[in-house]
Order: sequence, then C-alpha cells, then structure tokens
Amino acid sequence: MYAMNRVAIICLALSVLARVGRAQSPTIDGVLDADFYGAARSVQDTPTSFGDATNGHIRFARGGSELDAAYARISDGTLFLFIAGNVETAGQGIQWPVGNRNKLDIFIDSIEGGQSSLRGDNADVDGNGLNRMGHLDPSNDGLKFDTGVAHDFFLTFNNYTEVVFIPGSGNQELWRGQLYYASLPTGGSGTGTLVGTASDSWPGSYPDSFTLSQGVRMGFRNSNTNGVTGTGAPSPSAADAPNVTSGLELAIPLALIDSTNGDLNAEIRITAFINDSAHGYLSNQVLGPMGQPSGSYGNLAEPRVFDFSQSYSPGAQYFTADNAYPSTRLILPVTLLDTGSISNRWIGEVGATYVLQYTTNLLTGPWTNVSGVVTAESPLVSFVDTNSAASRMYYRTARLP
Ligand SMILES: [Ca+2]
Ligand SMILES: [Ca+2]
Ligand SMILES: [Ca+2]
Ligand SMILES: [Ca+2]
Repeated sequence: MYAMNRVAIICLALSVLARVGRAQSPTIDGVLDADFYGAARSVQDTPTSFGDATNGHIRFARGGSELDAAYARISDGTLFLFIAGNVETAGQGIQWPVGNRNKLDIFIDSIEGGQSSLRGDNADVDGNGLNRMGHLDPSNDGLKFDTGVAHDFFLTFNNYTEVVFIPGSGNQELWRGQLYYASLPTGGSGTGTLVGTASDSWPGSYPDSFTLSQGVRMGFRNSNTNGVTGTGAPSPSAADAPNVTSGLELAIPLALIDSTNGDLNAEIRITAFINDSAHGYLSNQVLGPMGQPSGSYGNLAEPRVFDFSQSYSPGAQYFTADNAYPSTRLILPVTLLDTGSISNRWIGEVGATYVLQYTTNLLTGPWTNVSGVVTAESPLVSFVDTNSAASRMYYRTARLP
C-alpha cells in the first residue's frame, strides 16, 4: 500500500515544515515536550495568591493554583498549548479534601474583530461563567484586555472529583477534567459547548491523554510542587517558574479558532488566568504576568471592573503564538485522489500569490516548484499535483513577495 504510506508521510511532513529541525509533534500528556515547543512564550513573575499546592499527586492538587509558564506552537493545522503549573482540584471530602473548584480561563485573539471589552451576552458556558466576567451595567462594564487585543474565543478548564461506588472498595472519588469552549463575536452571542469531560475510569488509573469532541485532545498532570511559591511564604519567589514541566496540554484544531471563511491571524494572542469557581474573582496568576512587586501581592478580584490596559496592570497580559510558517497561513491535510494525484489545500490571503513546492529531503532540500503562480481567489486555495512520482514526498507552499 505504497499510496497510503505516502499520504501518511506527507501528513507527517506538514508538521515538520513548521520548523525544520525541531520535533514534529508533542505527546499530549501534560508533560512539556521541550524540543517541540521551544522557549516559553511567557513566564510567571508573581507568586500565587491562590495558594501553593505541595502534595504532588499526578491528578489532585490540594490547596492551590498557579500558572508558571506558557508554551504555544502552531503546527499541522493545530494550536498546541502547554500551560505549566497546577489547578486546585475540588474533592468531595472522602479521599480528597473539598477544595476550591478554580477555573483556568484562556482567551484567544486569532481573527479580525472580537471583544476588547467582554460583553455580557455571550454564550452560556460553565454555569454562565463567561458572562459572569462580562458587561452587567455601566459601573460593571466587563473585563477589558490590553490595548490592541480583541479576543475571539474562550476556553475554560477545571478539575474535580465525582463519587463512584466501586464494588469491594466502596465510594471512591474519581478525577474529572472539564473543558468548555465559546466564540466571542464582535456583536455578542456566539456559540458555546462543553468540549468534553476527561474521566479517570478507575481508582489509581491516570491516563496520559484524552480525546474530547471537536478534535480537541487534552493531557493533564497536576503534580507540580515547585514553580512560584505562595505569597504568604517566608520568602515569596517566582524564580522557579521557568523550570516547571507539568501542567495542562491542549491540541486545538485551528478550525476552532479561525473565522468563518478560514482566515487566521499571523500572530495569535492568548491571555490565561486563574479564576474562582464562578469566574467571579480573579487571582494574580495571569499569563502574561502581572509583575506585582514584592510586598504588593494581591488578587485582581472582580473581573467586571478589571482592565488589563490600565497602568495598574503594567505590561502585556497576553502571550503570542506565531503562525509558524509565515508564507503559509495554514496547510490543510492533503487528499489522495482516485487518479493518484495529490490535492493540496491551504488557507491563503485573498489576492496573495503562492507556489506549491516539493522536496525529497526536508533537511537538505532543494525545494522544487510543483505549480506556477497560484493566486488566492478566496481564503481556501488548492492545487492538484498530477505527478505521482515518489520523489514528491514533502510539500509546502511559499508565499511570493
Ligand atoms: Ca507533552
Ligand atoms: Ca480578534
Ligand atoms: Ca508552587
Ligand atoms: Ca497590561
């Protein structure tokens, strides 16, 4: 089945193209793939005012949440996001303490438009928690982001336990991790959904990876006991934040964060923070970080009156992910046609020109043109390569100046 192998190779190649010389894709398991992600896009500089977890269990973090660093990379039609840190687990008081059900909120600015000031009429997700941060009345105008940031999508994660009766073992608390998604259109409303609930099926069973709906994959390792300290520690410090290699890892299909016509910004901006269970009380764990000076640590409190663009919130409370291959807005998976030809599709900028190229060796090249100039008449650009020679193992598109 040579043809199938070839398609598999090509699919693999597309991810390689993002950055030749680095790993092709991460393992979605809540452990940092340093070779894949490269340098952190943001590192925490503020000790946590939401408690410092010290128990170190792979799933259950007691008494604290923190965001130590963020890693992000776009590859193979997917935004890979790794948030190093831990999120307090809400137990039921049987095997695990009744903790706070903290929320890890993630906002993504990836397309034109969106909300620089959160509206109050967005989709109802996580107990209407998104709208808990949004506009209520003129004196509670809604959470505001840094100048120039208008977020388009929202994700929120939390973890808790569910009591399940296990014959022979009695009531057992099994871990659950929930992920919600909502769009944030300029005019409000939008769509929202529970992407999925990751579930341990048996006491002591802790799968590395979960496949949720919408093509989203999630890994979670909650065992961090290092990173930032609590603000109440004898010597509060954020010095260890860059060294944390466990946390929440997400693979998000770009189709979930693009516009209806397939457009996607060349730079994607992401804001992440820890919130309380109702999304009604912001911690000081934000990425990009708050830069709180020693002696002046404090939570940000009511989200409806907080404004990340004000002088009391210095610096950028967002981090970026580059569309990794600047000449390719987005390469979509190739399709093998009945004729043996290969259909290549990519998301381009209308009016821009591209050439489709192939190579037999990703490390040494050379790249040879398959097509002549292809002008993007619409955001979805396609070109069929009718030459099925085995030498055409890897494809890319190059945007012409
Ligand atoms: Ca990983
Ligand atoms: Ca936007
Ligand atoms: Ca810590
Ligand atoms: Ca700011």
